[in-house]
Parts: sequence; C-alpha cells; structure tokens
Amino acid sequence: MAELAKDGTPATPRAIRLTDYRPPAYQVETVELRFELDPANTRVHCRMTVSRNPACKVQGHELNLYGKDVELVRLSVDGIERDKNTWVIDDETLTLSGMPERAVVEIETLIHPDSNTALEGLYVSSGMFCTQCEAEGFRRITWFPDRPDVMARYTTTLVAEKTNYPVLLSNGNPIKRGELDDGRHWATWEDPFPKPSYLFALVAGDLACIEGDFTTRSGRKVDIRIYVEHENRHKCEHAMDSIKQAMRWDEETFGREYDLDIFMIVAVNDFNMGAMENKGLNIFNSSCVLASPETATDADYYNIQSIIGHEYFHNWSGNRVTCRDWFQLSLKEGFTVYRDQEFSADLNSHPVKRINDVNILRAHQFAQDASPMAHPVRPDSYIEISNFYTVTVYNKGAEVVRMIRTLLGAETFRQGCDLYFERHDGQAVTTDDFVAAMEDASGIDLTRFKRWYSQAGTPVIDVEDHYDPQQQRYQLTLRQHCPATPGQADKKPFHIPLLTALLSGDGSPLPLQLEGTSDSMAPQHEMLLELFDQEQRFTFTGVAERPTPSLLRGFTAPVRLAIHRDEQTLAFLLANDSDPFNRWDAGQTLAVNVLLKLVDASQKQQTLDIDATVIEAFRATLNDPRLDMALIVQALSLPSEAYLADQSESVDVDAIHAARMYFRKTLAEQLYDDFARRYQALQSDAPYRFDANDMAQRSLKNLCLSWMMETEKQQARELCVQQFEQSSNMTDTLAALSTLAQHDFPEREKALEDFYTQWKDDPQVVEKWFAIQAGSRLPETLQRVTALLEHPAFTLKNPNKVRALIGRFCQGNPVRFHAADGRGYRFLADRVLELDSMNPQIAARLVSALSRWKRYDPTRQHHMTQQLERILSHEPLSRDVFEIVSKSLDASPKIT
Ligand code: B3K
Ligand code: ZN
Repeated sequence: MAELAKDGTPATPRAIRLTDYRPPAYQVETVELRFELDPANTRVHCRMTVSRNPACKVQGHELNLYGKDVELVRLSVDGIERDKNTWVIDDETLTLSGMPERAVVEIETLIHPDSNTALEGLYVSSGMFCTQCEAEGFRRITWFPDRPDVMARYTTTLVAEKTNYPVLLSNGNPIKRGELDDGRHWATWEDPFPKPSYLFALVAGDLACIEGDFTTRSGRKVDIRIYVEHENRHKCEHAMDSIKQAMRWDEETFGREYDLDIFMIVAVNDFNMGAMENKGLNIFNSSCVLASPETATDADYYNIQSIIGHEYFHNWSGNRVTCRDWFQLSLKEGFTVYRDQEFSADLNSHPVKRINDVNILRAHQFAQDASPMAHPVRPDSYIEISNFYTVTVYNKGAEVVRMIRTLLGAETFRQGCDLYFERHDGQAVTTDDFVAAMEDASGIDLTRFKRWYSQAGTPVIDVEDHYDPQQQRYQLTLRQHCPATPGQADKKPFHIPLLTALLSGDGSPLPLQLEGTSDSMAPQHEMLLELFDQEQRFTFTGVAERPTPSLLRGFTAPVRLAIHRDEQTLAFLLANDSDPFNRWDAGQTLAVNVLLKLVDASQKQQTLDIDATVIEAFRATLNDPRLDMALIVQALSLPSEAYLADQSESVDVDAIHAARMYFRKTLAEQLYDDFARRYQALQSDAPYRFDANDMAQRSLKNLCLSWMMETEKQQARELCVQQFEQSSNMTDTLAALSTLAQHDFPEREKALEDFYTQWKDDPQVVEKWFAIQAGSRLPETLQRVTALLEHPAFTLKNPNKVRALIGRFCQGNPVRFHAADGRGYRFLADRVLELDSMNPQIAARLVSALSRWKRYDPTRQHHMTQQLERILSHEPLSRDVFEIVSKSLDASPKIT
C-alpha cells in the first residue's frame, strides 16, 4: 500500500534508480531457516552469518534488512538479544548499526500465510503451503538482506503437522527427516549452491509424486519429481517428457548440465504468473504443467513444453549466474526467453516459432514502446519492480540476445556464452558483463550495440533504393530514427543487423558483391548489412537486373521497416521469397494494406470491397500442396485487431473490427468450398499425439472451420456442433466451442452449458470456459462477463480466473472493451479497485489496458482518463497500481 508520510498522509511512492546502486555493506555466508508451519501463524527462525563486504567502499558498519508485513518477535546479534532501541525501521528497511566485521544474526518472525492474498512470500493455495519470492517476496517471510547481489548457502528445516502436510520440500537436496511426538514431522534440505533470496522456495502439502530420472552426459543420475494434487497425477506425462527434453537440449546446445541430485516441479492453483525457477524446486501455475488430451489443447501442450524449458534453463541463466540488481532483470529473462525460443524452435518448427514470436513482439512490445510505460530493456528507474516483468524486458530482451548471436555467428556466440558462464559462475552480474563476455570471445566491439539496453523505443528504418542499369549497380539507402519515449527525447543511432537478399525476376537470390569489398570469397546470396549510423548507403555491383530486395530476413532486428512496396511486389515476395519469415511477412503486409483501406472506407461510410486478386492469393495459399500446413495457417491468419491498431495513426476500434469482419465474411463466402474440402480431408480418427504434424493438421482443420462459420451456413453450423459433440480431444472441442461462441445461434448457449456441466470440476478447463465467453465479439459480452463475476466457479482471489474472465475481456476483446460509452473502462476500474488491496500485482497488470488512452478518439480518451483519475484518487493505493496509473496520465510521447 502507498506509504504514509510522517504526518500520516499518503506519501507519493519513491522511484528507485539504477544510478543509486551501491554494493551491500554486508554479505551473508550461510542461512539456516526453520519454519514451524501453521496456516494462521507460522513461526520463522532465521540464523545467518554475515560478514563485511570487501566490495563495499563505504566504511559503515550498518546492516540493512528488509521486511514487509512480518511480525518481528526476537532479534539477536552474536547471541545477545537486541531491543527495539538498537535499530531503526524506515518503511521496509531495518537498519542495525554498530555491527562487527562478522556476526551471527538470529531473527524470529511470525507470519500469516492463510491471509496472504498477494501471493508473494509464504501463502496457502488449495490447502498447501507454497512460496513466491521473486522479486521481493522473501522480505514477507523474515527480515533479510533481500536483494539479488546477496548470495548465500541455505539450509532449511520445515516442521508441519503430518497428516495434512506429508510432503515437505525446499531447495537443494534432502538431508534429514524425523517425527515429533505431537503429530508433526520435519525435513531438512540443504542447497549447496549460493543463491539470492529470491530463489528460495518451500512447499508443504498432501501431494502425489510422479517420478522419473535423467542421466546427465557426464553420467550422473538426477531424480526428477513432479508434485501435484492427487487427482491430477495422470496429467504429468507431458511435463515429465518436457523436463527430459530440456535437460538434454541444454547439454547439447549450450553445454550446460544439471547440478543437483534432484529436480522438482510443484503445481499450484493460485499463482500470479506462469512459473518460477527456484533452485531445484520450480513452482508452476497448474495451468503450465497439467495436460491430458481431453483437457488440454495443442497450444497448452506447446506452452507447457516451452515454460518448463524456460524455468529449467534459468538454472544457468539466472541461478548459477544471477542479476546484480533488478535493473538487470533482462540479463536473466531476455537471455532465458532467447534460450526457450530456440528450444521450442528446435523441437517443433523454426519458421512457425519465429512468426509467433514476432507477432507477440509487434502486437505487444512495439505497442509498449509507443506508450507512456515505454522503458529500456535495462530500465533506469522503477517504483515497483513487479511492473517491469514486461514484454520489453522479456521479449525485446530476447531479441537483443538474438541480435548478438546474429552479429557474432552461432559458433562464436556459443563461445561467448561459455565464457560468460565460466567467468561469472556464482556471481550476481550486469548486462554489461554479459556483453563484455561476448566482446571478449569475438573481438567485436559492441559499445554502440549496448544502446539497445539503455534506449527505449522501436527504431524505424526508412529504405530508399536506386538501380542503375548501365552501371549494373544497385544502391540501398537506409536511414534510422527512433521516436521519443518518456525521459528520452533524442536517441543515438542503434547498431542494427539486417539480413538481406536481392531477388531476381524468377525469385532466386542474386549473388551479392558490395562495392569496395574484395570478391575473392565464394559469392554470398544473403548478406548481413550492419547499420550503425543515422544514414548509410550500401552499393551492390554486378547486379544484372533490377532486383526486389528481401530485407530484414528472419526479422533480424526489432525494428519497423518503412518501405514503400506496391501490391504487386508484395504478391511477388509472398509467392517467391526463399526466406519463410519474409514470405509470410509479405502476405501480412498485403493483408494489413487491404484491411487499412477497408478501415478507411468504413470510416468514410463508403462501400467496402476487396480486389479479386487478394481473394485468389488466399485461395492459392490454402491449396498450395508445396506449403507446410503450419505455414498455411500462419499465412491465412489475419493480422490481429491489436496489430492493426498499432499500424493505424489513431485507433478506430469499430472501423478496425468492421473491416476485419467484412474481410473474413467476404473471403469465407468466396472460398467456402475450398475451406469445406480441406476441412473434410483433414479429418482423422488417430488418437491424440503432441506432434508437430498432427498439430499443424488440427490447426488447419480448425482454421477452415472458423472461416466456414463466418458464412453462417447451415452446413457449417452442423459441422461445428458435430465436432464439438464428437471430438475426443480438447483442441478440437475448444476450437468448435470458441467458434460457436462468436455467433448468436441457439446452439451456442447449449454448447456452453454442456461444456460447463462436463468440466465443472476441472479448474483449467473452467478457465477456458470463462475466457471463451469473455472473448466473444457479440454485443452483449460485457453483460455476460459481469454476470459471470457472480458465478460460483469465479473468484477474484484466483489469478487464473481473473486473467481468464477480466483480463481476456479487457486485453483481448478490443471492440467490446472499448465500447464508445465507456462502460468497459468503468468495469475495469471497478475490478482494479476491488483487487488492489487483495493482489496489487494482478490489479496493476489489468490497469495497463488503459495506458494507451491517447491513441483513441476524444470521447474514449475522456472516459479512459476519467477512470484512471478515479483510480488514482483512491486511498490507499498500492505502489504497483500507482505507478502504472500515474505514468499513464503523464503526457505520453507522440506516436510517430
Ligand atoms: N522469474 C519468474 C518471474 C517472477 C515474476 C515476479 N513478479 C518467472 C520467469 O520468468 O521465469
Ligand atoms: Zn524467466
């Protein structure tokens, strides 16, 4: 909650700045924790050995401990009890002065897990104890130097009543256990690796254990254990396979082996995000572990594999080498997202993965860069660090690592990673340290490249070309600029790698020779152009015909390309580009152009019309036997309303929705027979398998079904209901149900009811049921969502339910959320205010849906700012929500 100033009035929360970073005065060598677990009152005993930090130049003897909502029972230094007068508490900081060089500090605290609704620190979920300590949750357990550059060895003892909590887990290896006479038992765990407090975890509950093992390449056997509620034990096979795949992949791709004797994953139902990489004891949101063909979709299976990979990869990129401070968050998150992206791509399909990742980046990260919440990959300041677990830190951070790989080449990049892990094992470091390892391994100067870490915003590259047939010279002029972002009006040029090819008339890439370079090497057909300056010219010689440039192949940099290409050129690239990403991108740009013209026509109330060539291009793609099915799906998926909004000067939600609907309906009518033929041909009786081919087949089949349904033809309706009723896997069932939910047919209500009746006892499936209804484009959706708030299966206390119902409506249903009368905004503000005192992190995530108010028309702007102001005037208000709302209300940068 907002702090109180000395006079008792609420104080404005303070910003923490990177430039204020100082090393801690004391390091912690060892920590011994003892938890007497009880839902209402848990007693925590913490004994730590601290010593002066030689890296701290300030000659103070003050030990700073942080604590939040913990009752301090006792504190002693070297066995001598201290009383209240010997320390000072200011907000969350307790300062003990006059400390010796080395000392044993013992602290006893009382905490109340069952009333912890913020789900940070120690809390209770479905009757089990669990923890979430990143970023600053450990301070809700005990007073401690809770900062990532304080790394210590932990030994943890859990004591709990035996019948309700037969399983007692913590980080590291189990070393001792025993029973007490009062019905309680205990277990002690020891983690041999020094770690920051944010990686601490414990779990206690009545859980089923699924066991597996893995032998590392050096021959060590690792026990793998997945702990879940008993009724879910049949849903762990996929997670177990994914862990083994991740372990093998990290050995083969990065040379990284697992380092403890045991690796555990626990599934919990109430969790603020997807999962957490605690050392040796990963804690997961149930929705990111549990899967069976009847209850989980292909997307769930894919997601589980990728998140399990992500958390496992953190064992090196995050745990063995961690962050010095929270400004360095992307050091572990950007790098680990890059690693999980490569893992998924290797196990499934590289082009499909790249397309999906770029879609996320463009629809969400570019939008964040153009919003009042824009921040660099390494932010300069924050009010609440929880607000900085963003698409910028994660996904743009991954793009920055990917660019380094592109600039260094795969082999040198791997050497750079080896050097980084070796040099910094057991340390808490910075993004500068990461880049230095890459520079040292490669000899490449990345000084200017580092601006990607410190400057926010999406660079725009203007492209101009000129062909001289006499001289057979082709010239590309590239100019970069980056729009202003909060606190950064002017930017220095970025170092941008642009993978480029020049295509001849028949689509084949031409041999490339840059003027001024020697031609002794074998001709390249693809070249990495490096843009460092504001403007650069690249001249290619020996170019026999006017080429079509294929730029930014594979999306080698997170930039916007400003290049004028007519429909003919785009159609040529769509049919011929040998780079699968660029081929898809040309199709998307074509679709964006057509859709934006329709938006324009709809705004001017003109008749809408689509050129026959566009329809034929879609037909050709749908029926192209050479094309991979997964790529056909990508090509036929229209740019989202969010991406179209990003591409518009100012957002007209209704016109965008109308244009997209018109496009879908027209195309569906024209291609109905093609879709129906393909839909029938893709039917299969084979049992469900999570396999790239089967998934591609299901997704193309379901895409055909959803297009067919746009015609509202009786046959389509019947097929859809039939698929809903007869399918034996959740992918097909849910595809049919989500399509039905978009149409106002009587079949819709019956299907929704039947689905709930069948799955009411499965929380993950019920979450899908909420989300489908909240995502419906039908006009009555807000009323439906409001009514569902009262549904017995809904509770604001469970983040998954909040995300499914409220999050989906406010962040995934633009046309209904942005209703012109502002009802959607009021609904959101009401929920944010209800949630703020309960779970500020979730409230802050939701409220960011109002951040980009400047992009809308004056009426909507008025409604949105009114709600933002209403929230801001509420007292008390959490730091989390305060930060997003106050920054949103500040003048946002002009979008250029
Ligand atoms: N490191 C965690 C995220 C923690 C979020 C804290 N509010 C999961 C992950 O990115 O792997
Ligand atoms: Zn992560």
